[in-house]
Amino acid sequence: MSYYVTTPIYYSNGEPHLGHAYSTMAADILARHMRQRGEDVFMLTGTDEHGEPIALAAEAEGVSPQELVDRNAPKFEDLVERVDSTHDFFIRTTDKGHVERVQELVTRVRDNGYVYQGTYEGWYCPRCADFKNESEIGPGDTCPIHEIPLLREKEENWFFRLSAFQEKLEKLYEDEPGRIMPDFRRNEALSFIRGGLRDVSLSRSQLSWGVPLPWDPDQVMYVWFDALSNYYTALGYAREGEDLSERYWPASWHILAKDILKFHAVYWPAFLMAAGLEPPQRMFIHGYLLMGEKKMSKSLGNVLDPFEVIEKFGADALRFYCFREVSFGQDGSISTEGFEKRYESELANDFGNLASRSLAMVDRYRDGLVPETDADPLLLADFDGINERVSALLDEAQIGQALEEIWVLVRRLNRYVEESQPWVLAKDEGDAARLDQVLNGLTEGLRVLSLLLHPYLPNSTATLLAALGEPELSLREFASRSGGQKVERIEPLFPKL
Ligand code: ME8
Repeated sequence: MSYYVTTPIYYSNGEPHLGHAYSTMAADILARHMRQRGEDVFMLTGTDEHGEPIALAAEAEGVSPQELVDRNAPKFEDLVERVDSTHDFFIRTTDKGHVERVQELVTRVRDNGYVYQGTYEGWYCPRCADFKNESEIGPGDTCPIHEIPLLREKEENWFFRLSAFQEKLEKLYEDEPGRIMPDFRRNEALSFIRGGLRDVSLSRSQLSWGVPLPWDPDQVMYVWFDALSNYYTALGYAREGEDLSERYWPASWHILAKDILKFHAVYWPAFLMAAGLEPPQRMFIHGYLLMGEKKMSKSLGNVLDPFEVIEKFGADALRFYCFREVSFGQDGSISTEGFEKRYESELANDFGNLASRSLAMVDRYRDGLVPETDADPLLLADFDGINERVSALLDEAQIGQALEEIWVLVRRLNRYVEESQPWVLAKDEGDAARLDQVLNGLTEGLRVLSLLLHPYLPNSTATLLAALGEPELSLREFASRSGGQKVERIEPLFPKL
């Protein structure tokens, strides 16, 4: 099965922050998990480099927009690499390959009769690059997201016939509720659509930083159509000489936060349908990472520097923390204290310590050889079906719940050590068979858990899997190995700070 997962493309108008890393880490967890299941995976992330958000920032800094994005895009690329994202391509909307393909796409939409000339008048947020409906305006004509005054705009431009898709979109989300997750976000999208869809500007005449319209090069394409199209255009040029669109389109999942729901759930499927293409299969709308009560954002200036966090705790700890602390789909506060607490109690103690002591016991009591024996029926029952449960949750992009399922068993193995007391069994030759079974159970449990945790903790589980003599990443059941393999002691996976 082909599996295509995307993240938003981030505005390269400033420094990347943890909010950006969050969506990319989420997509990467899904991508890694699906690869472990043997699926044909493609993951995309990248930067959005056109439109007012970029043009205004460049103006403020006294550099050209191209200079600005050339300076900033590598920082975003660096960030996603530092969080150990395994994306297959990093798209920049200034790529020649994207520009050519987005021009083709918009031409198709026009050829199909969904474009006309008109005058736009209304409220506009230059940071969101969004024409706001009456229902989307904050107190005193401000942008509720950026808390800045909206601009009153009037301009001649080309329009996209969004209104033609009202019924199709309603039907899409009524008939197939799983297309927008969580469900309350689907309701939000539906109520926006039911409120009546007005045609939207497809181009801007007062802006020059963007993709020129092929039939009217004085106008540039409205940045949202340019940006959304990345999910499709990337497949056309990510691999030189290969067109991957047949193989991966429609996308399996778009991952994004609630700020850009309207564009993804309403504009994008309509635009695709207008071009004669299929809408994405599903999208997952996550919440905001908050600092205190406020959304972490560049414009509000309250960002937690992921580079610093990674420096201190490592990428695994950051990935783990974000999906353990904040329920995926909801807003949630994060903090340095929170990091340290979870690092200490869950990563260092629950998991790291379990791994070190289990391996040390196999080393000490059995010279590092996993005893060959029947599986402990107690553990067999606890681990029964875990791969299926985690897979089913991740099929629904339930990243936090899947992690909780796995962690229940991490805790279970800790209790198992306490209950079975291998150090006591080791004192009595009469308990040798029982000790064999316990040590076998611990290494089997660790092996299964490491495989399941691999998408979340790619580095520490790689170390642990190597120490467990487990060369493969594919998911396999508890007791699928009967023992006999050599294991090694390890240094603490998450050293105490
Ligand atoms: O909107 N918590 O770019 P953007 C969680 N270029 N996620 C956050 C976050 C936070 N505090 N802050 C940012 C744009 N994000 C457009 C997108 S897509 C075709 C074009 C993440 O730089 C989250 O995924 O403002 C959010 O949707 C995205 O960054 C917005 O990034």
